Formats: sequence, structure tokens, C-alpha cells
Amino acid sequence: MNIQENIDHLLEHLQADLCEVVDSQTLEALRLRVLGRKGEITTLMRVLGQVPPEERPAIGQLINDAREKAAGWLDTLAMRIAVHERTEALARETIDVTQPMWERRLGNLHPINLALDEILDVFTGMGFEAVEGPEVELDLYNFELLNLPKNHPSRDAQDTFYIEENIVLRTHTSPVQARTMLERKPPIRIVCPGRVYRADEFDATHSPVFHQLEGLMIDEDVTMGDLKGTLDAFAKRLYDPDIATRFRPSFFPFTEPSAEVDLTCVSCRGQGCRVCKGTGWIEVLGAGMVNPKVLELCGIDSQKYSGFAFGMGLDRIALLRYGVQDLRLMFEGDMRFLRQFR
Ligand code: 2U9
Repeated sequence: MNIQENIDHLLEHLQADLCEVVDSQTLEALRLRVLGRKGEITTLMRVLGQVPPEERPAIGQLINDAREKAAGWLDTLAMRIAVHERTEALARETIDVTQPMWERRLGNLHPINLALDEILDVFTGMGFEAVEGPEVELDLYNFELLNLPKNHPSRDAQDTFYIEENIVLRTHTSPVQARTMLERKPPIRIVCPGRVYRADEFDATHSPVFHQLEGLMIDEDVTMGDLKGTLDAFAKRLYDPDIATRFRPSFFPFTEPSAEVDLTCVSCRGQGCRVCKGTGWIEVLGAGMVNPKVLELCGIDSQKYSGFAFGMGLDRIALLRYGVQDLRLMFEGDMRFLRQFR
């Protein structure tokens, strides 16, 4: 084969191979095979040394022409492939802004805290301040100052968890009020939410750990009428203006007189239903005028000041609010249950 034939063959071969190229990588391999340092055209140039000197310029020109032709073809195809690859990449990277977002795993408040927040809103709106205190409490604050001396029969009813002889898990949030009375001077207007403990059975309506919110107001001339008005306004603001309150006589060592407080059944509006066992009323609160003995024990002059106090179980209110039948669901931490309260 003479050199011209070699060149023709090389170019034909290259044309055929260029037809098969689909991406920039294969094209780059082909460019190296033909134009690279050890490529086909460079190899041809080396043959030039064996050619008689008078023929060299012409043959050199042939090889140069072939190189330029090959380079031109390779460059043209390189440009086309680059455009094609860019178009494909853009199509692949297109974002469909109408696609739904990934679900964001945000947490939510526990139903008891949701109920508490609503209740706190009502009381803070009436000028009460929320105050918290320790869950591990001295016997003194949990019992003694609240007119529950040692061996008082009411202590048995509270099934206390003892840590030590004089240290208990608080059985109510009342010690927070006792501490506040010892620390501050009247007027006092506070609500005390928190976790409390009693050695109770764990069933659909009882738990050894539960939640209370208690309130205390102390000033000159505070009366049972103020208590009734406050709880009535509370019930109407929390639920609805047609919810009423009903006081029934009761007994607590820390209040005198004492009352159990019913609200119009929020489920049937007083018509009678399963929730209120047909009575039209639900028992939600306990309340009373602070026993003067408790005022004195907590350093407040019972001649000058009087006060009212009340207490409610937040768990029961949350159950009623969300139509949950079993208290245990509130404490099991089952995410399928808890995620419903968003
Ligand atoms: C002080 C003085 C008085 C707080 C009160 C109640 C009535 C009451 C219950 C409601 C449902 C407990 O969770 S429950 O079982 N509470 O009936 N609590 S008066 O009286 C106080 C508190 C502190 C210094």
C-alpha cells in the first residue's frame, strides 16, 4: 500500500467509526487513536523519514491535509455531542415544582399540654400568673401547711408515694401555692399547673401520675361570689357562653366552705348523654374559700385577708376535649395516637 492509499484507508475508517460515536468519551478515545502522540497520523509522519527526500514535501502535505480533515470532523462531532449532552442533562435535572413536598416530621404538643395551654390562656387573660414548683416535695408543704397534719384521715385518701419519711412525690400542686403564700404578700393571683403522683391503680380513668391545675386568689374581701364568678367566666371562655357552673357542698381540709363544681355537659349541652351519664352535668373542679387556718400557717393574716382556691384534673379535661375513652392512651407514647393532635 502506498501512502496515499494508507491515508484514504485511515480516513474512511475514521468516517465509519465517527458514525458509531454516541458520547464525548468515545469521541475522545477516537481522537487519541487518530491524532494522539502515538496515533495513526503521527505514525504516518514517522514513515516520512523512509521516503526519498524529493518526494517528502508532497507526501508531508498529504499527511497534513489528512490531519486537518480528521481534526475538522472530530471537532464538528464534538460540538454536536456537547450540545446533545447538555440538552439531556437539562431535561434530567428539571424540577417539577408541582410535586408534593416530602412530609416534614414536625413534632406536636401532647393533648394534655394542648388542653393546659387553652386553660392557661383563659386564666392569664383574667390576670392570674402561672407558677411552678418541685415534684419532689417536703411533707411540710404537701400536707402540714395545708391543714393535713400527720395521722389526719385525709392523708390516707391521697395514697402518697414516700421518698423518705418527710419527703414525698407531691400528691397535688397545692404546695406551690403554700410556697408562694410564704414568699409573697397579698394580693396573690396564681395558677399552678403540674404533674402530681398518687399510688393509684392504672386503668381507663386512673393513673399514678396525672396532671392538675390549681388556682389561688388572696386579697382583702375575696368572697365565694368571686370564686363562683371566676369559675363561671372560666367555663364560658374555655367552652362556650351557654356553659354554666353548679356548686355542690363538699369537704377539703384546705378550704372551708368547699364545693365540687360541675359544668353543663359539653358533649350534650345539658340534654343528658353517655358522657354525663344522663345528668346533663360533668364534674370538673373542686373549689372553696381558703381555710383561715391555712392562711395563718402560710403567714397570711386571716383577719385582714381571705381567698379562694380551686383545682382541676387536666387529664380528664383533655379526655373530654378530644373524645378519648381511655386515659392510658395519653401515657403510652404511641405515635399513631399522639400524631392526631396536630
Ligand atoms: C392552698 C389552699 C387551698 C386547692 C383545691 C381542690 C379544691 C380540688 C381536685 C380537683 C380534681 C383534685 O385533680 S383532682 O382530683 N382538687 O378539689 N383543690 S380546692 O385548694 C388549695 C390549694 C392550696 C394553699
